[in-house]
Amino acid sequence: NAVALIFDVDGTLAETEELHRRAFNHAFARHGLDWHWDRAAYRDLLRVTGGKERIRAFHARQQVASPLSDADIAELHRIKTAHYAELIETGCCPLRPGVAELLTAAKARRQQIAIATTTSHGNIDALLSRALGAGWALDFEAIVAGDDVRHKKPAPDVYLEVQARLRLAPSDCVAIEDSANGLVAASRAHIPVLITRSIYFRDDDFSAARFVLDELSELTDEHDTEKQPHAQ
Ligand code: XBP
Ligand code: MG
Repeated sequence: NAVALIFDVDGTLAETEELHRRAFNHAFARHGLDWHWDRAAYRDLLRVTGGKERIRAFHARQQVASPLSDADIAELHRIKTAHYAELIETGCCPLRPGVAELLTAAKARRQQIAIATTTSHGNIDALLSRALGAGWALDFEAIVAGDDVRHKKPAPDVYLEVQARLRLAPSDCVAIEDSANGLVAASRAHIPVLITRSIYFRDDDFSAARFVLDELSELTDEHDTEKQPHAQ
C-alpha cells in the first residue's frame, strides 16, 4: 500500500544502458583512447554506479602511459553525456512496457510520483521530455539525481533525499528498481522495493525485494502499489 512511487530511471523506466554504453565508447574514440566496452565488460562495470566513477574505476585498472587527469575524465563524461542525448533524441529508446500506464494510473489515484536515480538531471530530461512531453517534470513531486547527494547508489542517499522532500515514512513508499545496487539503496532507506528485471541485471540477487516482475505491465492489485493518500 503506497502513497508514493519512487522510480529509478536507467533500466527501470527505459532500457537506457545500451545507449549509455555506446555513448561511453563514442567518447573514448573521440578522446583518442583505444578503450572499448563490450556488453560483457559493461555488465561488470555497471557495479560501479555513476558515469564519471565508472570511467575512473576502469582507468585505475589500465596500464596507461599518461594517466588521465580529473579534467580528462570530466571531458570524457561531457562528450559521453552529449552523445547520449543525441542517441535519446533519435527516439530509439521508448519507455518500457507498463511504465506510461503506471504513471497515468498513479496520477489518477492521486499517488505521488518521484525519481531517485544515479544519472544526471540532463539525462533524465532528455529521456522523459522525449517520452512524455516537455512538461513531464510537473507530475513529479521530487526528482533527485546522483550529483544532488553525497553518495550514489548503493548508498541510500537519493532515497533518503526523496523521502525528506515528500515528508513520508518509508513504509508509505514503494521504490521501483531494476538492479541489486538500486535494491540495496532503497532497502538501506527502509523503503520496500518492486523489481522490474532489465537486460543487464537479470542475474542479480533480488531476494530482498517485495516483488520481482519481468515488466511493469504485469502489475496487478495484489502488488500493493495502490493505497490512496490519506485525506487531509
Ligand atoms: C544508473 C547508472 C548510471 C548510468 C550512467 O544506475 O549507473 O551511471 O549508467 O549515468 P541506476 P551517468 O539506474 O541504479 O540509477 O553517466 O549520467 O552518470
Ligand atoms: Mg537502474
